[in-house]
Amino acid sequence: MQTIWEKGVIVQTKIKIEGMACEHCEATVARAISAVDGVSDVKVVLADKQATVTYDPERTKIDAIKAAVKNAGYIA
Ligand SMILES: [Cu+2]
Repeated sequence: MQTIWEKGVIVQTKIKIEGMACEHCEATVARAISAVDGVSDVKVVLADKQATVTYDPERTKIDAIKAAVKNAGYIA
């Protein structure tokens, strides 16, 4: 057996997000996070003020994900 391609360890983490007021905000945050390279999945829950993000830590860092949220106009 030969390893052709190896994927890094995938991490799933929850981020607190402040400033979301409606479903539009929720969608904006989800779009901003999913645009970050290395993010494979994101679920934003407005009621919980929280995003669950699945990402590859070899391709992105949590700080980059938080920065994307801030750039979209919210607090992470
Ligand atoms: Cu909104």
